[in-house]
Amino acid sequence: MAPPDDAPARELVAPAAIVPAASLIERYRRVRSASAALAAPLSAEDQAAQSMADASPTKWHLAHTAWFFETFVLTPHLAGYQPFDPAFGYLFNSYYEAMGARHPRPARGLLTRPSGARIMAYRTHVDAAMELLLAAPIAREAADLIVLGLAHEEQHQELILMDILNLFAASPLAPVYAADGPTPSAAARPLGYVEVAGGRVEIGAGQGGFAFDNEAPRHEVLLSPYAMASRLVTNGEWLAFMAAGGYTRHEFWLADGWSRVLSEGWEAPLYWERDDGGWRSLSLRGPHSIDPDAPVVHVSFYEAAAFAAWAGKRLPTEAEWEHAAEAVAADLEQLADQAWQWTASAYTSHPGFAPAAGAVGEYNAKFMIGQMVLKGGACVTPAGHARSSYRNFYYPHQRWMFAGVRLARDGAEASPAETFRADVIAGLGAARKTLPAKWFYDARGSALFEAISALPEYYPTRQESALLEVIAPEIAAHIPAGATLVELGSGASRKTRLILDAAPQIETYAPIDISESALSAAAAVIARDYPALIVTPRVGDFTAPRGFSGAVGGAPRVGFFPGSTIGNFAPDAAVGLMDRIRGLLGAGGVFIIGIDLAKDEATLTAAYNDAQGVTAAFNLNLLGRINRELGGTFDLSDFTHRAVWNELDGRVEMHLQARRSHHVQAAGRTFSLVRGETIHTENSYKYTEEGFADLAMRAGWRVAGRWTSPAPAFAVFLLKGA
Ligand code: SAH
Ligand code: AVI
Repeated sequence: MAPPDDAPARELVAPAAIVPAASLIERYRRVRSASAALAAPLSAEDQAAQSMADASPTKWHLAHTAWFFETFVLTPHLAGYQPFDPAFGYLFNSYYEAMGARHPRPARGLLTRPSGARIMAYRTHVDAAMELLLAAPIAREAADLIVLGLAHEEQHQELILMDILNLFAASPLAPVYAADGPTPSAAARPLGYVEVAGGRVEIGAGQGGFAFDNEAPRHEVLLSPYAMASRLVTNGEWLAFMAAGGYTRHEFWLADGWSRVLSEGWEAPLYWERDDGGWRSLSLRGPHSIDPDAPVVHVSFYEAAAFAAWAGKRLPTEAEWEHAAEAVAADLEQLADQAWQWTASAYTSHPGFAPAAGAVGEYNAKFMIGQMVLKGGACVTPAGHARSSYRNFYYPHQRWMFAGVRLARDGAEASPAETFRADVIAGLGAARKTLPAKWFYDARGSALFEAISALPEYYPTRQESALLEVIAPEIAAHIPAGATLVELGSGASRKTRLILDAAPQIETYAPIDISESALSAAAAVIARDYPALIVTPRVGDFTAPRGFSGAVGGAPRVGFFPGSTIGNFAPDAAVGLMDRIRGLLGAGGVFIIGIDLAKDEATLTAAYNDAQGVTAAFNLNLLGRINRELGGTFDLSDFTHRAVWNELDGRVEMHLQARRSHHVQAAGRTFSLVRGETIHTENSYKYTEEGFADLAMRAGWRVAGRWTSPAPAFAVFLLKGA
């Protein structure tokens, strides 16, 4: 809705140049009389007072909305129109610089003159002229401005109620506006989270139907999967937040919000008062006890954000809210009829936004600074006023609006089965067929990797283990007391033991591996053999966005990434992963990483072409896994294992080469292979010590220690935040 007094606009209505006015006059009468009806329960004194600078007297709202029609519709479009009183332009202009000087806003409550009766006469004068204008078809431009004026007046209807409540809350008598005045009510269904896939979606107002200028244009946004709470946060939940120290614990608050808590002494939503050891609240129906099931209202953005932090959730972005309101509306309650919902989005222009032409262009654009967007609608919003693209906006500290909270969270991650399927479809469908190496590691693949580790040709495991055995005490000196050892791709957790034995100060072991079988077996034996150690295994993909965030608590963290598994990532991806690991390990994080070093081609290729054919079986198992899990029809005897040294890129490549041209089915698709074509299954980058140090530096690490094994050379780096 509005900047404190007023609100926004854009072009509207019918395409024809001349618009029949009949339906417009009906609407005009309805909206105008609704404003007068809102004022009816109020005395002349109620209507004249102003409780704060952000609020206005009822009387002023009634006059200003008439001024809007007089200024933007009647003066330019009704020949011979005589303004009611030339002084009113100064008194009732809200903020339109283009329309000249105006009475200062904070002093609107001092306007005892003109009287309420004279303002009603002003409205009658304007209404009569509007009836005259609308007695015949009118120009489209005039019709557009009338529709805008009506939307504007509806915004002021909501402001009248907000402002009156604020005024009454300042009265020791706590007056009742109306026994049946609008107030939020409870949701019908229990809370759930509605998963939304997101992707490339459209938001914003398109062509057709009225929308304010700030809602346009309709445009594309990219949304990660997310979930929206099915209803608003309740008073009962807010009481739990308060009981948990919500208003006394700075850790939930944005810095500016915490300053407000301290400077304004916030300890509950606006209009809540202490009452006999508990709380009561003031609504348009007067003072009442807190309904625990009704949505909380009159909270600032700062409070909404603090609540979300406490609840382990977040506020939805504007685009998430709007897309959900269009895509999954049936699953969401209280969308637009209880309380406006704070979003995490700043109020700025949509891409391609153009302010409405003329003075009404001041309606929205100039307020696009320092405010946050609210979506939905409230119990005090006139029915039919808002829509999903509607953009209400207020400053983050403001609370007198009927503003509440709908929580959101990131979407559930796609299941490993879904991701495997998607990777296989994409990889086998590509011009150069490829499959991600991480899918090697089902139970059979993990067992085959263990067998590889024992092969005479596969030197990395042996060399790294022998090196770690020697250097573990040196490494241990860098591990803080009480540390959590976070291991990525822990497999059988054998090398881990060398670290754990040398560093008994490690309190927690948090291995992460994509292979459930390898992880659970390894975690069980580690827990058995290190009874004092807390073991928190996590099955997951450490490259996924939330791969291992949240895996560890507040203890100092030490990362352990042995085996040269980082070599299975292309250099840029390796930098990205190491950078993210740095963030996740936190300030002061220590990172121990194993790197296989570049060496002669014969040694390298032998390590991936062992005489017993174990590596070949490991490679082919990927096709076997597709057969087992995705209904694949691969005949493994149609493929040959190939491992070659790619000198240019500094990597050993593994491929599966088709022995004949044929088709296969997998994941419900058909794929063709021609004889000799390969599926590229793995890269193992080999680095020089300097080359890897450079990579680590690009990821924000500094080398605090490095050790190299005898030939065939394998290195261990100890990294710290740069
Ligand atoms: N660290 C052990 C095992 C290395 S094998 C060692 O040094 O001997 C690579 C391990 O990483 C396997 O256990 C595999 O399941 C795991 N892995 C590979 N890609 C992964 C990913 N993206 N996320 C999590 N684990 C992964
Ligand atoms: C886990 N990773 C570092 C191994 C490697 O050497 O690239 C996987 C492997 N591939 C074939 N043999 C071993």
